[in-house]
Amino acid sequence: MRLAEPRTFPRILAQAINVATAPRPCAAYVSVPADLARMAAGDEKAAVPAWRPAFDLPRGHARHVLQALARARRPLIYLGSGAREALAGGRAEFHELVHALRAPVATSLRGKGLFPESDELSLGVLGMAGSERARAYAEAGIDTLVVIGSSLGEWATRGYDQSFTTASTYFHVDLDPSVFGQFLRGGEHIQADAATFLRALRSEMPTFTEAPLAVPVPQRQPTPPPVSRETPMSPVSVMLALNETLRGEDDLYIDIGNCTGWAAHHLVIDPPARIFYPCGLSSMGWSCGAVVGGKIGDPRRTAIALLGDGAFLMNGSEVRTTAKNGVGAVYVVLDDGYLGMVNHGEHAQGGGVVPLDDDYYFLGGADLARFAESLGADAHPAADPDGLREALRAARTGAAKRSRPQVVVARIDHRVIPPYGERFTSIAGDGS
Ligand SMILES: Cc1ncc(C[n+]2csc(CCOP(=O)(O)OP(=O)(O)O)c2C)c(N)n1
Repeated sequence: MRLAEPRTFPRILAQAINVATAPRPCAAYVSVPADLARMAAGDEKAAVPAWRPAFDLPRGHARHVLQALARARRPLIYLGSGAREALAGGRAEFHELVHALRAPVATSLRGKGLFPESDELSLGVLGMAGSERARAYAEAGIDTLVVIGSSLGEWATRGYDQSFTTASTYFHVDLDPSVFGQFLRGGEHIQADAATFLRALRSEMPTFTEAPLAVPVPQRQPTPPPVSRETPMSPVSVMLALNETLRGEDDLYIDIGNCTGWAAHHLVIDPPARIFYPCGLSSMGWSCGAVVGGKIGDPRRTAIALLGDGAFLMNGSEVRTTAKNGVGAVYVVLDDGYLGMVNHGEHAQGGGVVPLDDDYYFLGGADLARFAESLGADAHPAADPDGLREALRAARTGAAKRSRPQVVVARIDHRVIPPYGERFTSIAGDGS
């Protein structure tokens, strides 16, 4: 949207909010020409129009889905980020529903943590860099699959992995009909918002008496900590330290790079903690601005960006905006000295021919703590797991008490292989 005259600003902004919060939310962009930016905005009153289409399920449909789930031996409910709002408003009810059905729940990367990852029925992330238990469950075969709010894209399906196709009974629920049938053939397509769909299932539940047949769900195995006193620190240790310090009020903004995979694979997210990923556009440095907006949008929450040093060098100048506006956002930078994801990608694709230690993806050894301080942040360098725990604690306190950006610089080992095995091999396999 483009602002043509200042007096219309409230209306244009209201319209942008309406677009951003529509049933299928998306980013809304308002272009403000330089000559208008310093003018006073008009006081034209503008309400956000409440356009919300109502979708109802055909009669009997909810019962049909419940029956399929209860009669399945290997059911799976798969949540994408499209289910975020529905679950935020109905977490306890969803928990009750899946436990009554004994149906395991996996999520896409962007849906990570919508269902508590420490729950006995949670398989965690099923997709690229997802959990071993989700992968094992899917590879042993899914007979009934219910996908809610996911387009089943490349990240979600681990590069269009065929284990999804074992489901002989398949329901796909989404507001956007264009996602249906893109990856999986057949099935029943239900154009509805997740909240309507889940409400319909719950309303059928009391009349439903079939005992579920589902097989037991593989349980989460805690990640063993890497050898202590490792130098430099393993990125796995950073994830374990984050797990220890995570709280319900945390919002994590994860950047693109190896940090995406480390976080997907090792973090255990239980609501009301939330995690956000950019895997769509996958633009490096995304988290630097997102964490500021997130903190301003809801100051009661702790906003934490997790990113690589390459992304921080690209967009870390946002720390200045953060400092200038007195925003207590936290940045956790994985400082491995390299553009890690592409460095490892090329190394893996070439079967190790290209070394991990050459100069091509090396970032030049910039002092990120001093860079952060020069922009107005408090910096907390950490070189080992104990130092990191201390740095994370100090950063939380600084963000809450000093309303200043806090930058934790975790020095990590660039040689540790990220959990992207199959992505690297599938790219390497193209054309061969
Ligand atoms: C703006 C932009 N440029 C390039 C890429 C391609 N790319 C994806 S990850 C990556 C390397 C990221 O390095 P770093 O930020 O240091 O994170 P790490 O992988 O080391 O965790 C690159 C170049 C991208 N996604 N976005």
